[in-house]
Amino acid sequence: MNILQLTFAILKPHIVKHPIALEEIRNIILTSNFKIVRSKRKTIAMREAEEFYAEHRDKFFFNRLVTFMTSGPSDLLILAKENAIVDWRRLMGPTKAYKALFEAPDSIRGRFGLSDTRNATHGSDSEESARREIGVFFPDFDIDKWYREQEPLFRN
Ligand code: DGI
Repeated sequence: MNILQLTFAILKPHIVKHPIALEEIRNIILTSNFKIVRSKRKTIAMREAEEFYAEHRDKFFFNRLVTFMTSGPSDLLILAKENAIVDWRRLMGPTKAYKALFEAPDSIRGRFGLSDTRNATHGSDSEESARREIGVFFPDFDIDKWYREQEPLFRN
């Protein structure tokens, strides 16, 4: 039997501002069999955005990115599903707007992305990133305990 995996997702500020897009993306999450383990709506602080995107600190788009990410409330989600990381990234589609629009028009970013910066959603790209990212926004969430609690469900 496959084992549940956690991932970390953000519905970015322009989505939270737009009730129809928000509802549609939440529907995609639930109909794709993700369980919402934790959910929090908050305006990300500049310090948090800089920590979260630290690997991009030297990129030309960094200031634009952190300014956008702190511009209004985001929905921060811990999601669980078998293969959650890969499946959520597949649903999101490519990072870049032109690629999402032309190569994956049915993906979340293809449908709701407005630009390379305002690309609708975030999703962790590995288990290590998911752990780090959950730690930034849900410091009280005990990931190892959560996995331990799932274990008995997978014994027959
Ligand atoms: O994991 P992803 O979000 O798909 O992509 P990433 O980790 O390479 O980049 C993180 C975020 O940085 C991305 O969601 C939007 C922003 N970004 C990445 N590449 C560009 C960019 N923003 C602009 N303006 N231009 C870029 O080329």
